Amino acid sequence: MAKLEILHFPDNRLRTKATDITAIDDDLRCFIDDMYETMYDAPGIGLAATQVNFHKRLIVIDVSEDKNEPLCFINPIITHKDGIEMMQEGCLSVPGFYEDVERAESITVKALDSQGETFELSTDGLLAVCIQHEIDHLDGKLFIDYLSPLKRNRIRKKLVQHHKAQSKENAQSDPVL
Ligand code: QAP
Ligand code: CO
Repeated sequence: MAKLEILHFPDNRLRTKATDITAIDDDLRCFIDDMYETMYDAPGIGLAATQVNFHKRLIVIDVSEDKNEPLCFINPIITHKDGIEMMQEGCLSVPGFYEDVERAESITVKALDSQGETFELSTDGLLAVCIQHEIDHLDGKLFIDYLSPLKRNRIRKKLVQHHKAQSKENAQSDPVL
């Protein structure tokens, strides 16, 4: 198992459209384990492959209290949406920022599991919101894209500043050879 590096907005690689997974084998299952480890370690409730620079249609989610209900969706497709719900969202790729977003209240999603079996899930509440948020990642979309350009640019500036300060810190603590 290995922890993967998470890309941060405004990294352009987060805008990549992921392609379908065609082979569900042991290599992929290892990668799925790494995604769970990365998500639980963060800690987060959802992670899309796009966020760890792997541009295939794969997401992992665990919205349970005890972090013992891992869900994996391969090539997920939302086949039904109903109602509108507003929820405060965050994202591991936009650390430190939380904003209200409108999504469908209840959804039905069809996907493959890690054994390559098709399954369908109808759900609502946090899980439904999280699935929609993660599938957006696979299409290169972030929750802040639903905010006003003003709010999004403020977030962009703050994160770019934060990244600059961080790389300066890292350079200073690096021993010169
Ligand atoms: C998506 O997000 C989500 O800013 C998953 O500093 C979130 O796991 C869907 C996180 C809320 C619906 C509602 C964010 C961790 C985790 C941060 C996450 C942070 C540390 C976000
Ligand atoms: Co996210």
